[in-house]
Amino acid sequence: MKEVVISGTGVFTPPYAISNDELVASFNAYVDLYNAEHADEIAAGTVETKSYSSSEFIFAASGIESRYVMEKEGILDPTRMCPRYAPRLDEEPSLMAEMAVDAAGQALAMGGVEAKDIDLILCAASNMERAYPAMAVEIQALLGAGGFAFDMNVACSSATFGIQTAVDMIRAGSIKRALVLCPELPSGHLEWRDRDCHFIFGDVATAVLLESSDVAETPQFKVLSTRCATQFSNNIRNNNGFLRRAHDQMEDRRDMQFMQNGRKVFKEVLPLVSHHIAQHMEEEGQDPTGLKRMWLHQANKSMNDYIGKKVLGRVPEPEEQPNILQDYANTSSAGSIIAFAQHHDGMSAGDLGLICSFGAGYSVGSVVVEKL
Ligand code: CO8
Repeated sequence: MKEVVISGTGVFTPPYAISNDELVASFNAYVDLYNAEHADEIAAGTVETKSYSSSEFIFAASGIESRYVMEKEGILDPTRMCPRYAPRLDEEPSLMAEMAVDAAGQALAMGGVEAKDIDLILCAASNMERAYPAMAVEIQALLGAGGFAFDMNVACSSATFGIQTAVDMIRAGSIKRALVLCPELPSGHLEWRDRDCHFIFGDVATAVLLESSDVAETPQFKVLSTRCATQFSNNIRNNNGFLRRAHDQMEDRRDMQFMQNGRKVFKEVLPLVSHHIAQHMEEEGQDPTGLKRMWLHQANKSMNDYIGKKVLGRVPEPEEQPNILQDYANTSSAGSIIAFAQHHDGMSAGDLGLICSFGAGYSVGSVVVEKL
């Protein structure tokens, strides 16, 4: 079996940031417009009054302070509440591919690897911009990478599931080098008019370069083991799909964007993740309290505080369990990778760390790494 190392990471951060205050101001302006427009139905009791959002609620409930997006004006326009992306010709690079290529370039540069020497491109994300051809194949062409490419979707766990897939292929010897790319564009499939979720997500793209240790020039971490688990749940769901036309439902419907029962997710996912990490570590004969760093999925600060305490058996120091959700919000599969890419300094050779993602499916993925 080959040994697998992580030798590069990349984070593409979109050009526009939206603070909670900005987001709430535009949402509340939308609420005023909506309530005025529906004043008669509201008075008649046939339509419910919409309520304001608040920055205080968002920060207290989630820990999120800001998010990055690829386009800001459309989202903040109270008469639109949706980003405005100009359609692109088939001959032009697609938006997600462009984001992924930027992150991939950073990871390749860090690893001192040329794109042509990559054997596998995995585009692992919550939503693909189109059904086919695979985003990964377009990214492969834009990069000038070799080998083959395919897409994966395990919602928030796409990155860790992608890493396990690439690691297994490198170990087995079918490939030597892989890029696991997570271009996430939730701004396009988030309902910005729903106060329960309008604050949750942000756009980003991440890249992880994995190599067989015998070809890696700048190995940073050795991958010791990976674990993936799934358990079906409808508590995070998006019903958009190709049967929409056959169902005669082409109009804009709420359930064709991100939907969740946040409270249930919170309660059900926490024990699932804590148990998953404990079991993963036990099966590998590793003591979880010996973890020097945990790069957790970035959905909710209280969730991460709970998991960190459960795993270490004490409240982790901020540097032991770094969060980035305050700046990026939930970036779905990319969250734990942003934390990993931006907060791995200060570790010594032999230190153990854990990348862990969790979300829709439900799905949980964990990767134990050792600093080289
Ligand atoms: N402002 C003011 N009040 C609000 C707001 C708001 N913006 N939103 C809700 N409220 C109100 C509610 O209406 C409720 O009022 P009432 O008590 O009168 O009913 C009250 O505040 C409390 O609401 P909640 O119970 O919903 O609040 P919580 O404390 O539970 O916080 C969270 C809500 C933040 C959503 C929290 O439940 C949470 O983080 N849950 C976990 C979510 C999670 O981890 N989800 C993972 C999803 S990510 C994933 O898997 C990827 C999916 C694919 C990507 C899709 C991209 C678009």
